[in-house]
Amino acid sequence: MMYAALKHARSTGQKQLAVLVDPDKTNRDALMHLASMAEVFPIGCFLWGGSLVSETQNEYYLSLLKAHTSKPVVLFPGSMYQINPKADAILLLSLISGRNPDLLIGQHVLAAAKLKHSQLEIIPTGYMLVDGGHATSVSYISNTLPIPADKPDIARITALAGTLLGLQLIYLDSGSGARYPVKPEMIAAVRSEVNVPIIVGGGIRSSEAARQALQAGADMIVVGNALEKNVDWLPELCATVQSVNLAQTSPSVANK
Ligand code: 1GP
Repeated sequence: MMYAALKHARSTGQKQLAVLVDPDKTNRDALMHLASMAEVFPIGCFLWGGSLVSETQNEYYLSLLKAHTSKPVVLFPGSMYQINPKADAILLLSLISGRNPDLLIGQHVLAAAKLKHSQLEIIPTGYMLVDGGHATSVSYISNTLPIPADKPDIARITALAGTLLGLQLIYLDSGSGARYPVKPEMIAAVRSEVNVPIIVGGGIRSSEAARQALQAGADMIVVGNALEKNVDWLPELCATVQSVNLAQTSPSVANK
């Protein structure tokens, strides 16, 4: 139950790391290596998806990962064509930062019957793209403008609208490979407004950036690109998440 784990992270302050795998950017050896590391280091889940995913590759690598991991695999679909019942859960994304009706409801209508008949745990997610310093694939493909990085109030009120519509999770994303991750001020603004779990990703490539996102209020951070380039960063990254979690539970913080 992926959403229950996120709610638990939210209520206890025990934050999580998700590793994003883009099936178009992996290979057998890299995926197997990542899966074995994920058994040793405390990652919360895998996110699975990308902007341009070839169907054959998707099918093959998803089966391979599922066969070699005990961690949940959560679809993070670039389009409804990427829905695959072999995964454990799906972030059913509504792109609430944009004004493209197809990504607010159109694709969902096309996918609804397939989703209903799958065993996937469905997590209704308010997906918000934030300017990360240059045009990302997702912004180009979705044909939407991201929220300007220095407008935390727009993000805050957009997230509020999303949760009033019943969305159960907010994902703030500056896009894969973003030059700059989402600013802590924006994460904190969204955190101050909504109670649902918050995921933050895009351009996190240092332990300091990971720490800042978590301390600002992210319940889960997502890292893809940086681990694709250097999977050996995973132990340090997990240690960073754990140190933030330990600080949350230390007596000096708990007594405040
Ligand atoms: C992108 O949030 C994810 O949608 C992860 O981004 O690949 O830059 O880590 P990176």
